[in-house]
Amino acid sequence: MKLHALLAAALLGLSATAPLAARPAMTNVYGRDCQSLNGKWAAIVDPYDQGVPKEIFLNRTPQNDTEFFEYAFEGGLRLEVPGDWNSQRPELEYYEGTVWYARHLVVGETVPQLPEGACVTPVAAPRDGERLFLYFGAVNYRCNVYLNGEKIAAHEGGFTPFEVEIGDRLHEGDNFLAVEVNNRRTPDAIPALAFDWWNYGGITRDVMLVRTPDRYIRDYFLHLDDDSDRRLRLDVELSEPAAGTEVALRIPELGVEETLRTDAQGRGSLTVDVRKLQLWAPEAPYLYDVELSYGGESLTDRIGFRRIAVDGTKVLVNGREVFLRSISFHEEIPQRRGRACTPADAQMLLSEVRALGANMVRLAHYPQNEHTVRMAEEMGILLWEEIPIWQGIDFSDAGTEDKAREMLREMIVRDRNRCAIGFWGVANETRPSEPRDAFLTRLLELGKSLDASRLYVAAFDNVYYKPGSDRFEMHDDFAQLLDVVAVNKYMGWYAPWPKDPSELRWEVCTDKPLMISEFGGEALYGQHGDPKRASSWSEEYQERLCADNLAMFANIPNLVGISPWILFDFRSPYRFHPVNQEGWNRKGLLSDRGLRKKAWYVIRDFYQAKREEQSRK
Ligand code: GCB
Repeated sequence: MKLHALLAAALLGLSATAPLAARPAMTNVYGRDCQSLNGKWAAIVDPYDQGVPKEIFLNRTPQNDTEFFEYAFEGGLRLEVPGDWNSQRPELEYYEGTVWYARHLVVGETVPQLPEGACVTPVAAPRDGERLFLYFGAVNYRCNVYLNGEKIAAHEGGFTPFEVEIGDRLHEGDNFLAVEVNNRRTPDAIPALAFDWWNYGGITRDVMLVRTPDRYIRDYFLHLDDDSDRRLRLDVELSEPAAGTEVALRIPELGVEETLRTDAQGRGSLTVDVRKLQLWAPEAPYLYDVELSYGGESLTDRIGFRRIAVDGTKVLVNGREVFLRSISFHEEIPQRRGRACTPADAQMLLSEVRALGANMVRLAHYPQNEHTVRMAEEMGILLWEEIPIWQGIDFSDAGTEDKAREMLREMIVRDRNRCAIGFWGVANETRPSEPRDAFLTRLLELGKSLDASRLYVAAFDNVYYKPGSDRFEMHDDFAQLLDVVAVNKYMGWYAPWPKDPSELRWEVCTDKPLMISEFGGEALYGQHGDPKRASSWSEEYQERLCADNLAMFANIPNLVGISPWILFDFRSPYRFHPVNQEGWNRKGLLSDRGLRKKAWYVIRDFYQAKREEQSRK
């Protein structure tokens, strides 16, 4: 399909949504009045999905001599939240199915009689004019929430937040909360049936009770205005339509004190000119304390301002050309063989990014937790964040498309105030077809309607070497719609070298910036062998492969950056080799214990040279 046909197909489909029109979870949850529900939760493993027919969410106990129930949350399994279940019990390592989580929310002063060992959180009753929400940072993959026996929420998608209001459903005394989590892979899911990472199940991110006023600021987006580096733009949406209400913006350091009035939909915008603005940049990650207030509520955040743009085949940050020295990691702590979920986990991953000399992370292959995103921003690390449209997606399924749109919306709304995010990724390794082109084109339109201040990117693996022309080429019309084209190319690993790497030329989307978003090969840490033999799985082979690829990249005229695959070895059921893999993808520059392989030094040296080159410019 050609470009104009792609756009026409998109217009015939779902229409673009106006900014702030969506209803994902409230923005900046950590800046609000939160009570953590993290900790041990009671759990029941339910591989045959019998929890619903047996109504275990009612948590009944025998009331007479004849009654009995074949379940109880007390006295059984306890799982840590946030966390995946796979790493908490050996018998759950490969488990894919349903697990029920439960805890009691006890409201008020009178402590009810609860079974011994029950997981309990005392909760202050919402006062008049106060609302209470139950917020999940992420649950992988499907989730149903039951409160006092009633199903109150459902969510699909393992990497984005959702919330449900519970204040008006709580009563004095014991309130029983049950969360049904299911991580079974299905063809209509995103990602779908098979993917190259561990399918960790569970409540994998923070769970919180969030208190807000009756009417509150649900969402906002504060950023540099499109037209000037001295003007800020704020868009706000209240929880309910309310015309003419005032929302105040304060940025003390800039002397900003402005007020906007909302329209009948409860939305409002303002622009404000500032005299002097220190822009955020990787080498100087400057953030401002920002306060938004409305009624009795005031929300604080730390927000940076920067401009990212494309000029021909270059990527500019604040008008300055940058070379993207990127690296990827999964949301995983390899040493623990489990999901990364805490600020300490984020610190571990990002300090290794720093040690490598990278200035960017491609968050593979899904939105990662907010701790990681916020910490990267504080550290001056640019981010590429993407939704898990990863190979094998059913692009002809309208339901799948709805899910993709929801995920994109939830990701963008959660993180668009984070200036570290320079790139929104919409897909990884998809192949041209009419349904794919139409689906992704519409998705891209939706993204741009929510946030036009970032660059949109997708990673392609359909770049091939053409022996006749002696060049690498790609034919994919969808790529033309993107700001930056990214290519995953495993020369020396999945594809043998056709000739000396330094002699290979690239002619791929030559009018656009091109990033190598993945390359690499596998090596087992501490294994030494023939640098010419892939099946040696040796550090020497991986080291040479990296050097060869760097030599080839010098021949890509529109290259704006590289992102080796990957920082750490990661767990993946894709990988069967009994000696060299054992269920691990071994392309890490660092081993599963965090030890540096020889290839790590090749990339570190390259990044150091690039950084010096950039600082001389
Ligand atoms: C890819 C995928 C990535 C895999 C990697 C590999 O192209 O995007 O998710 O892990 O290749 O190691 O094969």
